[in-house]
Order: sequence, then C-alpha cells, then structure tokens
Amino acid sequence: MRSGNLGYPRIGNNRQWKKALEAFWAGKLDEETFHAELKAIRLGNLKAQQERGIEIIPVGDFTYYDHILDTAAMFGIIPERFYYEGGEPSLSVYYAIARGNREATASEMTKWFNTNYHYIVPELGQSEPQLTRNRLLDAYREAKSELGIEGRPVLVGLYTFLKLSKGYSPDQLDAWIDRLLPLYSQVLRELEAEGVQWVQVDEPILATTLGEEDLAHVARIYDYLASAAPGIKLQLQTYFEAVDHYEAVVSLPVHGIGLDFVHDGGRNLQSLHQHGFPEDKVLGAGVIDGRGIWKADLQSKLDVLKTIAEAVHPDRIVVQPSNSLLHVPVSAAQETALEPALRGALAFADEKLEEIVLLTKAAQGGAVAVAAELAASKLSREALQQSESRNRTLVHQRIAGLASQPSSRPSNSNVRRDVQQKRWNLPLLPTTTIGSFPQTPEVRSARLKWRKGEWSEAQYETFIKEQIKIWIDVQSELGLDVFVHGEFERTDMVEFFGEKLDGFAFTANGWVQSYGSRCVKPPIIYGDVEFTSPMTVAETVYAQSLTQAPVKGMLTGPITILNWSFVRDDKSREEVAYQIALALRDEVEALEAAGIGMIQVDEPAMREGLPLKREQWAGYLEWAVRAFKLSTSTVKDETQIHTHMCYCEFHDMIDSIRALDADVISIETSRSHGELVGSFEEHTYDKGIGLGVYDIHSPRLPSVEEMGSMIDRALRVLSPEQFWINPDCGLKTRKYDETVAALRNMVQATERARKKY
Ligand code: MET
Repeated sequence: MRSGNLGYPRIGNNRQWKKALEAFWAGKLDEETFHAELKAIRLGNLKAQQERGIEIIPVGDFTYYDHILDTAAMFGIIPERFYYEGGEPSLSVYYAIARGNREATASEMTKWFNTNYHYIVPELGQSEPQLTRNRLLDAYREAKSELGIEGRPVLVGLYTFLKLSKGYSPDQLDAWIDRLLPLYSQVLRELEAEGVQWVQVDEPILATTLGEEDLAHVARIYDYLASAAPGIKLQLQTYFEAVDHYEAVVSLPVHGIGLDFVHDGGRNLQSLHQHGFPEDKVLGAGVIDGRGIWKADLQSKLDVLKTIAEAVHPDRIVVQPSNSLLHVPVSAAQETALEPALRGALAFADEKLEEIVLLTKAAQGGAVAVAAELAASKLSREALQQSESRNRTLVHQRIAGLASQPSSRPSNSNVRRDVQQKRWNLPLLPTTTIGSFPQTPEVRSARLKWRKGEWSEAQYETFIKEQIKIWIDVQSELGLDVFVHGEFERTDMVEFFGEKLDGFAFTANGWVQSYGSRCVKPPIIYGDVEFTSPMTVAETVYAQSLTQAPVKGMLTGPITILNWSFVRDDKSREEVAYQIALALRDEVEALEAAGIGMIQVDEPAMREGLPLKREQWAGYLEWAVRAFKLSTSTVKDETQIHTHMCYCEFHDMIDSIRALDADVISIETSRSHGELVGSFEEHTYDKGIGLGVYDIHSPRLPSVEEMGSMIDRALRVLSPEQFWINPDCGLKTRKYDETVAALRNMVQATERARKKY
C-alpha cells in the first residue's frame, strides 16, 4: 500500500494566505511581492506533506481564491461584463469575478457540496472557451524543480465542472461537453508531454444522486479522455458520499478510482465487497476523515483496509483522506492551551497525514513496528470519552425526556400575527437589518485589548455600550422600524455562543477557508452542551432601553451552531442538535423574561447540513426543524420569532421553512440574482418574509432605484402585508459609511414603495 493525499489547506498555518490576499486587494502589496508570498505558502504546503512521508502529493490544488474559479479562468470562461478579451485573465479580472468591482457585480457564490466551503459559480456561454494557461503544468514543474516532488496534478473533472456551472439549459449539456473535451485533452496532453504519470481528476458529482443520462455523459467524457492522452493515468476521485452506481463508475476507462470510506454510510465498502474491484485499477481508499478533526480509531481503520485488501491487491491500494484536507485546519500542534484530554484527541491536516503514513505502515505488515503509536492513539481517544465534559448528567436526563418537551407554539401563526401587530403597530413593509453592524478596526482592537487583559471587563462593557448607542442613534436617524443592537460583542455568530455554553472549545489557530480569503475558526463541540447563564440579555436590554422601537434579540440557531462547528463523533448529530436547542431555549426564555419582544434565531446554515443524497433529506430536515422549534416554542404569542437563512434554494426546502413556524423569516437573496424571488411564483408562503434587497458582500453602493426594483420584483409574488425590507446578512464586514449610505437608500426605496402599494 502507498500513502497519498488529495489536497492540502491553502491558508497557511497562520493564515498567511488570507493576509497576503487582503493586503494585495488593499493595494498594500505589489503584484510581484504578492506572487512571491503565495509561492512561499504553496511550497510550504508541499513540504509539509513531503516531510511527513506522503508518497502521492497533489499539486495544483493551491489557489489564488477558489479552485472552481481557477478552472473557469484556465478555460477562459469569463462573464462578459468584465470586458474580457481572451487570453489569460489578469489578476484584476480574476478577483473582480470573485468580488465584483465598481462596474460589475461578482459572480454567484455557492456551497461546495455539503461543506462550508463556497465556490464561484462559472457562467458559461459568455466567452468562447479556450485553454488560457495550463496551471497544472506550472504547478507540476514548480514542485519538481523546487522540491524534487513528482506531484500528482489535480484537475476538477469536466462533468463536475459543468454541473456546477450555470448559463446553459439542459439540452445544451452535450454541446458543452463537446466544447470542453478538447480543452481538457489539451491540458492532459501537455502534462503527458512533460512526463506526468498520474492526474487526479475530482468528480465529487459522482457521489450525488445521478440518473442514467448523467452516467452516459460521464462514460462519454472518460472514453474520450482515455484516448486523448494515453500516457497519462487518471485517478478518478469521488468524495463526500458513496457512489450509487458503483459498477458503472469503477468500470470507467481510467486507471484508478478514489472512494470515500468515511462519509459513505458504509455503502462503498459494501459495494466493493459485493461487486469486487477491477483488477487493473488502483483504489484510492479514503479511510481517514478529511472533514472531521478527531483522531481516527486506527484499529478500526486497519480493519477496513483489511477488508478492502480482500478485494484489491495491496499494491494497488492508496491510503488517503476521504477528501481534500482543505476542510480541516492545518495543524493541531499549536493548540497548547486546550484541555489535555481534548488536545490529545485532535487530528488536523498535518496529524491526519501522519495517521495516513502510520496506517500505511501498519497495513503493510508493520503493525508491530508501530504498535506503540497505535496504542497511544487509542488511549487519547479514550481519555476524552471518559472526561467529565462528556458525562454531564443533567444534559443526559433532559435528552432522555425529550418526548415531553414542547416543540410547537401554542397558537397558530395567524393568531400570533394579529397579537403581534397589535403590540408593535408596524408600518407596511417594515424595515430592519439582519443583526450585525460594521466591526470597525476600533471594535476589533477593543476586543483584542480586552482578551489580552489590557482592558478590564468594565472598560470593555462600556465600549460595547457606546457602540450600541451609536448605532441605535443611526437606526433612529435612518428611520428603520425594527432595530438591532449590532453584535459588536461578537467576533463570530457561533463562537460567541460556544464561548458561553458548556461543551465547546476554541482553538487558537484552527482556521478553515469558507470562501475567498474568508476563514472561519469553527468551535469544537467536544462535550455535552449546557446553558450556564444568560448570554445576550445585557446588551439587548441596554439597546432596548435607548429606544421605543423594538430591538430584536439575536441568537444563532441550534442547527447553525451544529453545522458550523466541528462536532464530536461519538454521538449522532441529531442528539447534539437537541442538546444545543435546549440550551438555547433557556436563552430565548431569558430574553423574553427581560422584556425583549422580538427574538431572531438565525439559521443561515440549515441548508448546509443537507445530505448529498436526496433520499436522506427528509430525515435530516425533520430533526433540524424539531431542534429549531425546541428552541423557539415556549414563548408567548405576542413574542415575535424571526429567523434568517442564507443561500437558500427555497423551492426544495419550502416545507421545512414553513414548518419552522417562524413569524418572520429573512432570506439572503441578492447573490442568487432573483432566482429565489422567482420560486415564489410556484410556492406560497404566508408568514412574514424579507428577501435581502442588496448584496452586502460588495463594496458598491446600491442605488434607490436598484433596491426599488428588487422590492417591485418581490412584490409581484409576495404581498405587501407580509413583506419586510432588509439587506442581506453580514453588515459586520462592511464599513460605517458604506453601511449608512446603503441603508439610507434602502429606507428611501421603502418609502417610495409604500406610496405605490
Ligand atoms: N445576525 C447575523 C448578521 O447579521 C446573521 C448572519 S447570517 C450569516 O450578521
């Protein structure tokens, strides 16, 4: 057996990558220095794999922003609005596609399968595809000449690329395959001429639900590519789930198949057992969890490898992570401040590579040689299991009594709407924001001072209060109807709650890329989750004391906390969600008791937990909705529950969105360019709803007219009585002036709309 990897985190062990990108965007790095800095990070990443003894090292997985955008740029697939004239797109065009610029809006960004990574959606049909630059060739040459690494270039598979793109109708799919095949061939032929042996072709789409037609397309693609560059061996890589059409996939004319043996519900192994594996192919055995952060149970992994070896000759097995390690932080070595039982049980990218090397050795018959390491790993896992944090009796009791916990509100939404309208007397088309306001450098530095102990608790509290006061005044002056306190005390909407609840831990440096330069540091849910004391009451009550307008209490929902955290792997996600939900209920009740009458429980990540396979959706959604309702159902009728969601493809989740039974929902809209609004033509929704009327991700100031037309568009399908006006979420990432100016336009657009409707 050999050891291999599929992709390494791009961001550097200290987020050097993010810092370089942002410095370059801000004009603080010239292009040459920028390239040099990124090269240093890229080589460092390769070295980390080389030094650990990984035999098959991917190259070309590094990016300047996103690997799907890279693929589009490589093939000259650039939207017309960026004045592209062919050839290799400049860095400024490349970044404009991702981030927008003064003249043009960015391309849409969306979730990468069921992860929290977001890619830029290629827009086909706007330019004639061409190979602009073979970036894999560059990557391969660099690794070889600089480090002597015979790397394995990584290419996004043609079918996955097309399926993730937009700008064509289903009947044009064939034509697009025809258009791209010669370009893919050219990439492979150039690699072949360079002496490249193997290319990793990522086709995660093969792990989704596919029909016969898809399979026919895939077969056609790989038949073509097999003869295009006969000297190249393709390692066709799937991940994130089992492949449903196992026999069809493993018999494709490629030299190797990579399967996920972690997130497949055991089905890949079953298929392997049942149908065998082609004798002439290499199996990439994804046995180490490339998405979780826990040390593996190495003994059980060895057993899996043993089972696999019954069907595949060990010479043709590569021990590898289940998917690219881009989804986990770089190294756990720096996490010295964590409780030892927890720290001992962690494995980030570097530690996973070590596990892969260890497993490979053990499976090669060296189990005795690595016996000490195997035993140590086992002990670490057990120590965490026995720790106090995983044995909280009260939490276990509450979960045992779950069936008797209220999980729907006493009155229906019509009754509640009337009571609430009487209480608030809001105008038509009420205006609000989604919660956060700009986290200026001042806010960030205050938090830092407080965290470092340079500022006392009291000093920090006073500062936060000042910020709240500033923004309550701004909101009054702007004439918004429903206020928020601004979330200045929060770095991150999940971290904030995690820090206050029991059962969570925070790393010093456990960052993972979310989109572009944005990295997140997911909390680790490692123990039983328990409420200890109110988390948001003081700031919300203070904000409410400054105004007559209602101030929304602002919480992050149980499913979002779950989906944006690394979760313990000894309990089901469902059970962990209920633990969080019950802890949040305590907070909802505390807010209500303190006189807060509107409470927003954000669930932007509800969608993110959706299983890849359709047939598993209903099961997930059922417990996700139940968790939300466990948190929000014990309040009085007059208390208005809001929720917020992101990147919501409304039509396929509509029943669950209705089932949440929130009095008001806001959905991030503008980046899906009106597609969301369109879905209301087919589906009814009768509670309060706000669809973001401008994209906060871009620095450009939306005009009154632009927002007016978004409102008009929405009101063609929704009634003015139910419609709320708000921007998309995430104002914390914008600057003060931009925010105020945009909201001013939003209020003006609303005033015009009120006259019309
Ligand atoms: N309340 C949060 C905010 O406005 C919701 C964010 S959803 C990603 O920033």
